Amino acid sequence: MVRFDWEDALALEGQLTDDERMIRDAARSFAQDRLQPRVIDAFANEHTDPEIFREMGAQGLLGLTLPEEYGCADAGYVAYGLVAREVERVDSGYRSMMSVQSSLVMFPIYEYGSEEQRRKYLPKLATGEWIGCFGLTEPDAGSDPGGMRTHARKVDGGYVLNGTKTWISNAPIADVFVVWAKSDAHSDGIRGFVLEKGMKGLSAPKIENKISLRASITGMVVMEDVFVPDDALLPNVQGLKGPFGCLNRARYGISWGALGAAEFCFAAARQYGLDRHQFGRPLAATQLFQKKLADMLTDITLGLHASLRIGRLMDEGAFAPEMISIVKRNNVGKALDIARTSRDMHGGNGISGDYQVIRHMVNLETVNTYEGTHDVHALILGRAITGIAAF
Ligand code: TGC
Ligand code: FAD
Repeated sequence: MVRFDWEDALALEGQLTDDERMIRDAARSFAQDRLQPRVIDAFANEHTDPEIFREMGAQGLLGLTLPEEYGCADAGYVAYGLVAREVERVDSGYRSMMSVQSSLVMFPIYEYGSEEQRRKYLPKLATGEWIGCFGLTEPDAGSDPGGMRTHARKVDGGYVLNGTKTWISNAPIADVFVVWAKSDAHSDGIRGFVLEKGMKGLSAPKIENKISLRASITGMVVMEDVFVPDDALLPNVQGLKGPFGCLNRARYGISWGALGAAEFCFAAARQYGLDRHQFGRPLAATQLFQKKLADMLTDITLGLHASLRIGRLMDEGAFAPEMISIVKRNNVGKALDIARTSRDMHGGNGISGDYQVIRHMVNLETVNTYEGTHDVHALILGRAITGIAAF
């Protein structure tokens, strides 16, 4: 028998390799030393510091799973998940900046791009010198990206793109835009293009006044007759499976990340309950308080182990997208419940930015919606269970 450790309830630590623990520890130090000190102001002032990309790059956190020859760490998906957990323990917005760059920009360039595209973009994205964004969602096509209107018209030497993407993380500060459009030159429709800041007709206005994810800048991507040369096309994928292949990686990372935010909220509630006295004893001495902590710990622990299992399967190349829907949906939904409960357990102090739980709570509202809403992932699972698409 061993002594129960509430900080590692089902002994996750023993399931990790030395390398994974080392990467996790370095990410934790980076997140706590470099990100935590600036997040309260960044959120309050809706400020995104582009320098963070450079710092993440120097730490080796961008494109973590991609090969070393492109300046990346060549680590596995478990390591990637552990890093997401540490960064999101500080703020979902910072994890968002990292996961868009890694899974939604660098991954498609690596997986679907030409060798020239890989060599041109990946090293600079890995250092954070260039910032990337991923444009799939449109004003009239969110959960149903197949309904996109953005289109690419074939012309001599390239394509002309027209359309509007919205709710695009990093867009206003992006140098590199991975955009998905319906191409009239390809019978299979949807294709990926790599656009660059400064192209004529391309703009990325900021979306102001977000109440959630305020440390991560979000914008639109407006394309008005943007000409791109032939070599801007991602040659090696066609159809919606292109963007979905990227989303698989990002959604998996989110399943770990959201639990990092939940762990912060759980630990904060525990400490608050030990410190705060009412009715002559600590709040943590009450049954209701303890039940809430027990529920939180249970959900966090089960979620972490499920994500670990999927990470191992991804490293073996043996995962199905529906597995990722289970953990994206479950872990984010549970993290949101935990953040709301922790907010309540902090009483009036819970609404103060200084205690930070309400920031996690409002952030997780976004995380529950992007990368496939909670209900859309239920429908993905429902289709797999019944064989009937109910979208
Ligand atoms: P459907 O007919 O199901 O599929 C079309 C083609 O795609 C393939 N496919 C996948 N391939 C790889 N991975 C997956 N997860 C895949 N899911 C589907 C499928 O096999 C098919 O291939 P083929 O060769 O037969 O053509 O497509 P549908 O239009 O019926 O899709 C329905 C649904 C609900 C699954 C899908 O539309 C969906 O997932 N909607 C949610 C949209 C979404 O997640 N958007 C995210 C935007 S990006 C974002 O939010 C970034 S936030 C990042 C941050 O800041 O952290
Ligand atoms: P809708 O699809 O209109 O859904 C509205 C509601 O209807 C939801 O509750 C949904 O679950 C429900 N619903 C939809 N369809 C069905 C159905 N068939 N049956 C039952 N219920 C249904 N996108 C990008 O491409 N790149 C990014 O970098 C990016 N970053 C984002 C950052 C932020 C801060 C936010 C908020 C969003 C971001 N998104 C990004 C967009 C995000 O992916 C979409 O918001 C999400 O996919 C949902 O689409 P929607 O907002 O159009 O909602």
